Amino acid sequence: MKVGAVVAGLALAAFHHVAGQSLPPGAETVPKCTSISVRKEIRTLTSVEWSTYTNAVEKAVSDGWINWFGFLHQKIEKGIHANAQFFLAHRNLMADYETILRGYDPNVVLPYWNTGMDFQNPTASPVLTDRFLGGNGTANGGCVADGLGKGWAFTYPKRQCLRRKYGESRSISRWYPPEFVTSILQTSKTHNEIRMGIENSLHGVVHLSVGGNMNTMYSPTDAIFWPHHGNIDRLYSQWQAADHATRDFMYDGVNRDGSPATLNDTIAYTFTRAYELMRLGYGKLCYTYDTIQEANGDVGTLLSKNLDTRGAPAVAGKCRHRDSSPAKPVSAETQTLQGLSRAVVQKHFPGLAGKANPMESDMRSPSSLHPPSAGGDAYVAVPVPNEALRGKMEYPMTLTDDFIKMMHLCPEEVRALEARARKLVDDLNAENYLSPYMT
Ligand SMILES: [Cu+2]
Repeated sequence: MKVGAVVAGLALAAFHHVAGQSLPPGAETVPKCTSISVRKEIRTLTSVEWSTYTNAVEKAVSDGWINWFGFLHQKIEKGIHANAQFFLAHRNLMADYETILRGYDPNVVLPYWNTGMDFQNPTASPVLTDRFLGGNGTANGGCVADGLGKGWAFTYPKRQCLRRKYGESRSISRWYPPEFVTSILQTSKTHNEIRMGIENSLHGVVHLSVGGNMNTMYSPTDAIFWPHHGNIDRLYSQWQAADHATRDFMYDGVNRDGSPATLNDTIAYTFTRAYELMRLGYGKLCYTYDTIQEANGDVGTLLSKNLDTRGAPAVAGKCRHRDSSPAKPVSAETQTLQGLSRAVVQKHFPGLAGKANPMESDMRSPSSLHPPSAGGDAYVAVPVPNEALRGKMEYPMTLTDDFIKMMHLCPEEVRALEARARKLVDDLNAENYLSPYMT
């Protein structure tokens, strides 16, 4: 295990204390981490990192840990969904899971899955293949038969295999595009807003549409659960990192019982207080995300920026490769900006209209999914947006009433968010926009 797995010291720069930030009571006692691991997008792991992770996960499965997390999640589900504790409780769950995996191999770092990048055609994602997490349940009435998850079996809530049933009663169709996620990141001003914006949209559709175990309250039994929630935590962490002084300890909304959320609240199933789980780089949260590092510019060489070859739309008569130096990369944000009117940018991406904060964007260049050339697998081909799809972004799928009930979500809030997503898609299509992720 070497490159990018555990970057001590270097990464600590990402957590420089913001001058003038006052700590809430108790928070000053939460110790700063002495080393930080970097959670990476699952497609960018080297083969060594991937096998380190999967070997530990397989051991945790056979020792019953995944079964346990499925049981635990179901037992505490009411306390940790559709209320203020959603981000912190799942963040804590993942930290505990990572600790258990490190008992098998101290080099384990949880990966995340940026599902937004696959919004256009989720089931075609390389992540849902034998190379990574495996695909739909095809064996013995829906058991997962390839990838991580193949052959998994549990005793909770009954003796059964790991099941997936794409789409459950409907088709998976589309997930939420990075453009929508970016809009949520740029317009949410309170903890409750960002929580609703994420939980009620991409969090839900991935659970529902993968189906099987993922569409239950013992969903941690699916190998997909952990990288999916890693992504949820990454987005929340980026949102916090966009304004450390205000958001590191911003906590509001209500608890399960309707009481106002406070930093002194105990997180469901733990003796841990909310203030202990707010800040990456402190206490048990000794990690960051590759996107946060990149945006901070702390490890500019971690992912080579020069791999972006998509560039701007081709213009006749211009030679982009006169010399040996590569064409100047055009970021996904730039492409979005170039493709839209100022009015639409101001409406949906206020953060891009002014001085863009890279933390409040999920428009990561798809080509940055290339692993670093040294020791990387160069698994993912450079995607090229498909001109034929210009102006043809489709609506994200909606949640079912059953799923909304299971997750205790507020139907009106979910439907309002879904309508907002459709409005965004309409506005982008009206300007003939082509998402860099539509390939
Ligand atoms: Cu959950």
